[in-house]
Amino acid sequence: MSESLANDQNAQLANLYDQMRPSHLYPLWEVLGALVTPTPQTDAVAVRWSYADVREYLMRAGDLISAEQAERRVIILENPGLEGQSAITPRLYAGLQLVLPGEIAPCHRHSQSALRFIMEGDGAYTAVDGEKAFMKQYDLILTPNWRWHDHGNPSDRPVIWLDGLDIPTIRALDAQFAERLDQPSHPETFPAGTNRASFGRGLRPLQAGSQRIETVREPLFHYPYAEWRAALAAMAQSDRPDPHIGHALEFLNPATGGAVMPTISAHVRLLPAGFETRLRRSTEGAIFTVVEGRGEVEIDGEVFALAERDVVVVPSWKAARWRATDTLVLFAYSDRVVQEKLCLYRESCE
Ligand code: 1HN
Repeated sequence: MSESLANDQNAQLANLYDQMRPSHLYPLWEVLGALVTPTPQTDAVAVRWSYADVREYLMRAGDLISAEQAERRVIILENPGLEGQSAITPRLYAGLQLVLPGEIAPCHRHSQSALRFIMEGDGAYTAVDGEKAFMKQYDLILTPNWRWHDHGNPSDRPVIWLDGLDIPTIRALDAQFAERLDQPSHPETFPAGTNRASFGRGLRPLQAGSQRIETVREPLFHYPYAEWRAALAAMAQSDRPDPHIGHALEFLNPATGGAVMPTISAHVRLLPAGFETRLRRSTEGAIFTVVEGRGEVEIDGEVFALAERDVVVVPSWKAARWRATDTLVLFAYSDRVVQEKLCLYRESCE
């Protein structure tokens, strides 16, 4: 096409777009390349938060607002590539929550699923549908969607945990509901420990005289550190580390054998001292925290030093390589389960 013909075409197209725009109509051919990309193009960037930094702000907030007044006293870890979205990846949320001795965080329920990974403190609880799960450091506690939950801290030390929720996923689906209970704490339904006793050993209660026992969708809500750490240790004794992820164990929903909740997957990893993984990309957006040891992670060429309880996000399709200085233990959660259900999950391993 000659230059003048091309100019003429461009002018006429621009005119067409101008006339369409007031009717909210747009030409696909101008945006197709940005809509359908050969590989994932996420707005999320790799970031690391130092636990000590966030903790300091959280304790200052603790002097200024009560857990009850705030409803949830949480500092959001917002991805700088997703400004204003309260999101750490396009599909997940992360925050650090503080409950001081003697405080409670009032009972509510919502469509969002949440996990708590206990960063420090011992003896606080989350009550799920009226059953308390008492927290120890590095326990995982779930509040699956639409289950009543309140928190309390009867101990004499502050408790801080990492909250992982599917807020951006539920927002994308416009499917959110929430309500508050008309009292601060849910009345006790079962004594603490009932949940683990009933479902925490790969067993489930039976009742005589019933053909079929209805089990809730996510029957187990407490995964203690002592158990998952022992399982990782046993795995590290008997097996060689996977070259891309080290020794890794996924937390399971015993009712399905799949991810812990419909929208969030969670796992732990152990990298032996001196171990370096090979480069790996995956489509999941993953949030990691360091439970033990020191090391570093390289994400698309950028290196982040890692110390205990630091939080780091590895966005979709960014190449990650982990290095353990001493034995490095990590907890991670991601949107992998959603991608698997939608037949979209992919990895690429070097
Ligand atoms: C929530 O319910 C909790 O229950 C924590 O502790 C963080 C962030 C957004 C929406 C609901 C909690 C939350 C949240």
